[in-house]
Amino acid sequence: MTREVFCRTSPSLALVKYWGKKSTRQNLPATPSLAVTLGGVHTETRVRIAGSDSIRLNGEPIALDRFTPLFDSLRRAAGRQVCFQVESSNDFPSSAGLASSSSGFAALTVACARILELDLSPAQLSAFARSASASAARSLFGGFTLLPAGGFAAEQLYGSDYWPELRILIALVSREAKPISSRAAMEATRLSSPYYRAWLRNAGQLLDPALKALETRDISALGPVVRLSYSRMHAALLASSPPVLYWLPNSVAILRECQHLRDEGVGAWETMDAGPQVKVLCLASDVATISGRLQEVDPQLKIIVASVGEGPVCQAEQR
Ligand code: 2P0
Repeated sequence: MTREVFCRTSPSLALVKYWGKKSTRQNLPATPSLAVTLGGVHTETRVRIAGSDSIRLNGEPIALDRFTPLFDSLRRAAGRQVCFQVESSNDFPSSAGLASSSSGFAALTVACARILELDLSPAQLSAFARSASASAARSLFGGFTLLPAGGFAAEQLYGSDYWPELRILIALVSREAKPISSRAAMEATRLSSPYYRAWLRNAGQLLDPALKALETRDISALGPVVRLSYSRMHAALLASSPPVLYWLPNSVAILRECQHLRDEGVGAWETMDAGPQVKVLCLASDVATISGRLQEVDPQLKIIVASVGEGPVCQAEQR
């Protein structure tokens, strides 16, 4: 009988963005990030012990180089030289600016640790996940999470039931994989953007007002900070040489529609990551109005409505 471990996680959407590394070798973030775990979108990962390492994502084999260091550090921690056969799938587009690496590496870390029978705390699991992908440190927890600048692990600030009225509309502008990975774009920003230093200085200053707004669950205070964080991150990206532009025409059309909605008194606060998708923070009572207006921008637009999600669910199965 083969023992298999199943783990389901959700992506971590940064409200205050991580962009840039304090240490490339250890994969430590240069900026603090404050995030919400998205409910309603998932990565599901199954891991078995096998003769050699292999990973399939959505049924397709993928290269091991991004994964081997994580496998090796978990094997070292367990003192066991075993290999992993991994099958993973996302019910949302991968590598398209929807934080699939956050949920993917979190699920992989939890499942591999479990199959190795490693007894690790959530903070230790978060640190392993962070070494592979910094945003994955946050997907180890549901609710609202903080990964400090230079931090080894994320922490949960509030659980998934903290803000039941909050919704995140994910406007799927494109299903294509992004033209340049977050990791490469981050490095390009550090090496070539004259605004990178300013971004680093400023990113920390956005954390306090965001934390205060979250403490009082005040979307009209949180929204403007969220907008500044992504706008400044993209400004630094755009100033790289060569410039990195993730936005598509429909991304811009949606940003503008959010502005129109706010001008009319509807709280639609957008954010963007390393891809063309636009995520709109709002309250449940405004979902129908905002969705309708985004659908007018593009009748073909697919919109996913996410709420605040849970942390990983993991179980061992005998097959
Ligand atoms: C974030 N992003 O805070 C930011 C905002 C994208 C934009 O974390 O190099 O895949 O693996 O640590 O976590 C995407 O980068 O980068 C990301 P690595 P990661 O969510």
